Amino acid sequence: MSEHHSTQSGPVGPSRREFLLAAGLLGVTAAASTALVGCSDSNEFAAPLQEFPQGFTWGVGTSAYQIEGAYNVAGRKPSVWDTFCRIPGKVLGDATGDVACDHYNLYPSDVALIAALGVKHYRLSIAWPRIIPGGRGKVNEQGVDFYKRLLDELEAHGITAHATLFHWDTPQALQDKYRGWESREIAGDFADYCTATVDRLGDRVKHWYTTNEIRSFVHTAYTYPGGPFDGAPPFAPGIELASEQAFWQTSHNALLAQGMGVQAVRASASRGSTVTLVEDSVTYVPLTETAEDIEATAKAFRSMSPNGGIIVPILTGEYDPIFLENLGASAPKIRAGDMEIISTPIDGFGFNTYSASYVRAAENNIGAEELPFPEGYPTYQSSWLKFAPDTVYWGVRMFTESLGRDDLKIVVTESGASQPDAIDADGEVMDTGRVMYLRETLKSAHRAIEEGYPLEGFFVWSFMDNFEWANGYVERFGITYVDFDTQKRTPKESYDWFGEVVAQNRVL
Ligand code: GBH
Repeated sequence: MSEHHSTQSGPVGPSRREFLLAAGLLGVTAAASTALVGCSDSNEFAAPLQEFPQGFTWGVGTSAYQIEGAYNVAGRKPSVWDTFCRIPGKVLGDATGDVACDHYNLYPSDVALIAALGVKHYRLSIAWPRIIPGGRGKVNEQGVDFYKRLLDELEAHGITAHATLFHWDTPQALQDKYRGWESREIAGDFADYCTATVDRLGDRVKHWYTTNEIRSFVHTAYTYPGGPFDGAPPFAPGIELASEQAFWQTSHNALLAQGMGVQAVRASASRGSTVTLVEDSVTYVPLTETAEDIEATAKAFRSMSPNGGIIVPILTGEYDPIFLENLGASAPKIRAGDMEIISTPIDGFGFNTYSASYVRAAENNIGAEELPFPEGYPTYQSSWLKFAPDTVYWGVRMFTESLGRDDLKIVVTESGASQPDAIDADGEVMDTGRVMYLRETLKSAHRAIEEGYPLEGFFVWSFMDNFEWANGYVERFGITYVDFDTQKRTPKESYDWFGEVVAQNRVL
């Protein structure tokens, strides 16, 4: 049997592990890695040494609605996503997050698998509809207890939790009461929810993140006549507002919630805690790395939509003036004191990075032209996910060069790629496309660090395949494969690869 197996694998060559052993690349962590630096010439198989700084934060991430399931258990009430999923045609295959990865029940084995990967950091999100099922008012201690159990399990495995307070699961009760993010009232309710959560979990969590991607839960969930998505935005609640002005007012409410959330977390968090937001800022990459196109990149980063209306006000205290000029009468109405709340100081920046746009210098009021992607441009399973690995480098660099925030420590809170993975005849998931994506992305991250930009961590999205929003269970982002019929987890090739990256603290 084993002979048969070895003849079969013979012509294919040695396994990855055998090759690495032969090349002397396994077990070079810690003590031996310095030796390797000194003698890389002597080993013709030695890889380029793109090492990360000691203490670099390596992690993986997920979010509550995408993995937990248990949608009606222990007092949880619906979010706008539970409602949206039940409207036929909104989600591919009319899938829901009712069960998802059943992580609510399977969290102990999931945590063990995260620990086995070797990362010491895990980013999760906490479900508002579990903690305060009605959106405001009474706290559901049973919901809190789930997170206590999960956080204790992480702690027992030596894993530091990074908790996002809002990853798109707006309580349906608030949608019904005052139309959710369309109302300024939500900012106060969000802050109260932050306070309730941090009061109860602040002994277990030190790294807090308020909102995940205003760009997604507002800008991909609402539209206006003449706006994108032809009247039907793909994310919950999927609403067409009366005007572009109403759209930017809704976005402004989310900025206010973010700022009030930061203040609430700070007031309740334990000493030494950090709080920031997570945003998928649009990253621009210069068509050519010339001074002209790099300057155009910096101008685009600040002044194009939506950055000029999301990260610029949060990080500078003002909407970008050129962005506002281009918005004209559709600009949000700003009340006295709003900008101070919105720009409440944050500890670093959670940067989600997937795709990018190329820009070059142009004669317009921004000074940059965004270039459309031609047909045939390398693209992952998600049609929006263009392969543009330079995005991390340019994104991180632009916080410093375009926004002047060189004080801001940046953590890549999400980066990853979708593929229609499957388990092959050998029982493996050979997701080389994802390995290639992550390797090139890490080279770009390494370049940023090498040039002195303040990048301090990298979380792969996602720890496991999960409910991929409007794309249901069709698009897979995990480094762990999930069979949604059996809930069996199978580490993919990218899981093994990333584990080695973490162990050796360098690009492999
Ligand atoms: C992240 O968003 C999310 O934080 C995470 O929950 C999600 O699983 C992951 O990406 C992968 O999608 O509908 O064609 O207009 C990434 C940023 C912004 C990408 C909105 C998709 C909508 C594309 N997303 N965008 S489209």
